[in-house]
Amino acid sequence: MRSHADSNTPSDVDVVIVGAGFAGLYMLHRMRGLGLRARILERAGDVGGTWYWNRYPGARCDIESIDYSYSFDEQLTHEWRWTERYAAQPEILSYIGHAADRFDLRRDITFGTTVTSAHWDDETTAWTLTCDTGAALRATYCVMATGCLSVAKQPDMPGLSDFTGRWFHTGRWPHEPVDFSGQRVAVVGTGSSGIQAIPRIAEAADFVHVLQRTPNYSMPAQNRPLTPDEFDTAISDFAVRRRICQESDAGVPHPPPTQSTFEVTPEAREHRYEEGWQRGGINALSAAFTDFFTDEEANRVAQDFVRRKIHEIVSDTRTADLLCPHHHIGTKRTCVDTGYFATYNRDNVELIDLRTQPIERVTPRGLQLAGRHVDVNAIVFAIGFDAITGALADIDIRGVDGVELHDVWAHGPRTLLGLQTAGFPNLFMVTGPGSPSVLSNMLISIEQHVDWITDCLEHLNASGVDRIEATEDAQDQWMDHVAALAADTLYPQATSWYLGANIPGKPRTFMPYVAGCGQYRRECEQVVADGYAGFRLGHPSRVGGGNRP
Ligand code: NA7
Repeated sequence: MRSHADSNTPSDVDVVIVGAGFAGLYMLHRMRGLGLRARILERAGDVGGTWYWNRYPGARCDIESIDYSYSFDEQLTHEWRWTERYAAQPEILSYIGHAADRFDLRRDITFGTTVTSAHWDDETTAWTLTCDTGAALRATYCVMATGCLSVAKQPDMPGLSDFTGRWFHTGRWPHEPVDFSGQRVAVVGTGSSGIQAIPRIAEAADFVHVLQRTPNYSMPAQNRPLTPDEFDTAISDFAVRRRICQESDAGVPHPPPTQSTFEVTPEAREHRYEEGWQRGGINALSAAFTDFFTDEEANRVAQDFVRRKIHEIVSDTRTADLLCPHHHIGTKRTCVDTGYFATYNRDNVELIDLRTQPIERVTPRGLQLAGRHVDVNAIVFAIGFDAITGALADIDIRGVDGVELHDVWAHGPRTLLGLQTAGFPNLFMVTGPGSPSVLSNMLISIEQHVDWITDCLEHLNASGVDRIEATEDAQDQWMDHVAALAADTLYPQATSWYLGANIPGKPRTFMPYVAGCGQYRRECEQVVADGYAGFRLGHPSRVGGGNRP
């Protein structure tokens, strides 16, 4: 493919990519494959994205390692050996580092650079990105590979600056080991991060106070080492396994359910849930019946099963009661744990209910709750992220006529396929709002988006144009479709980060596409088969749409 270096465009590179996680690295690799000049701008000191930042004890993927890996290079697949069913953060980070080395990606990455603005110039068909370092880069295309969970929610509690101990955010964990031995620790938050970290911190610390605002459903990981035989078998069939993931709803290689909850007897239902619980993993229960996410009564049966399990595991009845969630299971991200509920049987762990004893302020020695002071040496905030749109909202993005993405998304993100927003030509998002993103195995969704964008750029080149933009009409239709699909499920009923409900003032829109990876892939393929239907190719004010000599 012809690089714009050969033409009269003023761009420094053809493609600028923001973010060096799984998405950005694969994007860079594919761009090189097209013969384009590409560069990644990355805030962190190295590759890894979410796995670079989330180094807290117990950090582990909730998708099986074999499926949470790249599939684009057969040799890479065969040379890397995952050691556990669910890889821990250090192993995943090593894998990403290995991929970066293997394809010599680091030489086209600028680390330690935060992109602060991205402005489009329709005359020159170029994005200009400026960085906190003062550097600027011009590119014909800009790909935001900024991640769905990359902006940590700030613990803006009064008094925090006066705290004399150490405090941490799970999503910004220090690189050096944190020693909790002999310490009294407060953990705020019981989402996936808290639920993974609490058992590990409890093993190390003198005492742990868990400050819970909302209890969550958590499935046992049933994590274990992968035997060489098991690994070899999975890998020998990797292409088939990956195809099944791509066609599935959640991007995992399990057969979809065929029966609804009340089609089977109560005994058969219990048996199937028990099987799921023993197998473990994020879809331990949700994969059992077709109506899990859509039927309130069906969902309630699954909730009851987990509440019974919590009471079986946790010896103190009051603590078990407090740990029992009451929202529709699955509508907030289901957690996956190793020994989470059993941790509350330890003598050095106390669960505090923030609904009855809210945090009033941080003091120099701990946390002042309503009616009680909790003395601690360290506070761990596992309070989540400004999810899905946070990283884009942090950048001053301006499209045609200087229109700000911030304004266009004031009432919630608007995209076509989660790939582009009307008014922002040549700006692509990887796993943006309106695509399956966080409801899927991210690796499946990332590879699909990167491949789609790569094919698109190849098509533009073959067509002699270098501008593509989603149309308002197609975007409106897509957004209506995404909303209608979500409305048929229980998802929008929860106050979840899928809806932006965890960030004060954030517009509440259910952001992910719920109909699954397979259906979404077909939608994307149809758009291409219809000649990029819904996208305007070429410059609207130029004859033939072309910009290039
Ligand atoms: P989550 O899932 O957003 O969980 C954050 C937790 O922190 C959740 O229990 C929140 O309670 C709690 N929280 C948030 N703010 C506060 C304040 N101000 N006070 C007390 N408690 C608070 O984030 P995670 O990092 O655990 O997981 C994010 C995803 O990363 C995860 O799903 C995986 O995909 C990877 P709430 O429910 O809002 O009442």
